[in-house]
Amino acid sequence: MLHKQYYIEQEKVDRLIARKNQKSSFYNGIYDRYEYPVLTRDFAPVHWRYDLDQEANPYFMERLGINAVMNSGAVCLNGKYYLVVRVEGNDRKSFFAVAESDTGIDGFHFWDYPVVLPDTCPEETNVYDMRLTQHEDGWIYGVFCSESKDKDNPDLSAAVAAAGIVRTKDLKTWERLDNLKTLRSPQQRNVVLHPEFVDGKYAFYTRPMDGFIETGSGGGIGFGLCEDIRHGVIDEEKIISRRIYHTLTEAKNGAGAPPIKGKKYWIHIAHGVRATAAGLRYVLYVFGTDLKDPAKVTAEPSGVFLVPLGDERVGDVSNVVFTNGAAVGENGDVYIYYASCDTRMHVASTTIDRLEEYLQATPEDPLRSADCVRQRCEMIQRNMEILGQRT
Ligand code: M1P
Repeated sequence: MLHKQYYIEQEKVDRLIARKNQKSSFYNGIYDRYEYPVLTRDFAPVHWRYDLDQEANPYFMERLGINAVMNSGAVCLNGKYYLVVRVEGNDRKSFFAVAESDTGIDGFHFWDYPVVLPDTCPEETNVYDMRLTQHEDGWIYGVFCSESKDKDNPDLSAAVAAAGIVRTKDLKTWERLDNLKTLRSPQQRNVVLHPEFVDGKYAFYTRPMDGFIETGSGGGIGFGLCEDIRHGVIDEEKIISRRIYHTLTEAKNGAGAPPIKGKKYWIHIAHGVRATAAGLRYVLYVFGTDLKDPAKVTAEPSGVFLVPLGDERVGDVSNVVFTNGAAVGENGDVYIYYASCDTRMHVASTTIDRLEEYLQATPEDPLRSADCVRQRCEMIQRNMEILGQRT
């Protein structure tokens, strides 16, 4: 028999799903932010967490709790918005689940069952952060981090990160392909598949790493080609977005949402990490690459694109924003889905036109305080002239 507490708990979830989201008062002309997160752990269906049977669970205790919902791949299909969400159970293991919405900013609700990936890697302990790429070959690919214990290292926390690959046509049935092999990098995280063939090959943005946490000699976001996506092997990784001293990417960086095709650029929304006294700080930045040669950076706006603000600043891993998905609507609207503090999901909305204007007109980082103040004074001087002309 169904426990009566079910109705109370399900009503709470239904209320969250029905809550309308609206733009907040935040302004920067580049994107809008929203009042509410689009998903939190409280959106997880009650039947994922509780045994609903009155006899088996007389106290209606949570049996398999959900700790967080975060880093989500995103896609717009037939006018609907879908997230493949990283759901973290109370047991610290992550899994993927599809949440869908009609608007892209609210109403996200999980499908009844999480994604069941083919279990082809017995050593795999955890999976997370799927990037969804609608590829011109007709498939939707999901590239995610496949994490295993490093058995060659006696350190209990030593692990190995690799890029797992799945593909689907409907987000329901998933075919697992071989993990991507990068011949020159021992570990990979934040790997993203480019949506089009490049020189007739599959193109990946990579993040070469020496270890599980530290990128070490890995210089930034890489780019590599592979012939056969079913048994993907990349030899050379060319670094296209470098880590740079005293910038937001000093400690590490990584590709985020699969690049969005504009009129002048491939638009890349990535994350950069720097070390602070309070730990690592993760922010988003944007760069543009050539439409014909996506490995050639042609626009590098200075500084951060999106940082954690207000309530977004606190969570399981504080001072973090992270994106691995953006959905482009039929009218060129762009919804950028980002997680704050490895805890909850938010959306920021903009358009392809605005992102391209941001790429084209935002000055580059001159990399030194003296040059930065000069750059700012030039703009202030032009503005003073305009302000002086006021009637
Ligand atoms: O905790 C912040 C993020 O840390 C990792 O990103 P990176 O590999 O760049 O350090 C990822 O594990 C990501 O899931 C997480 O949000």
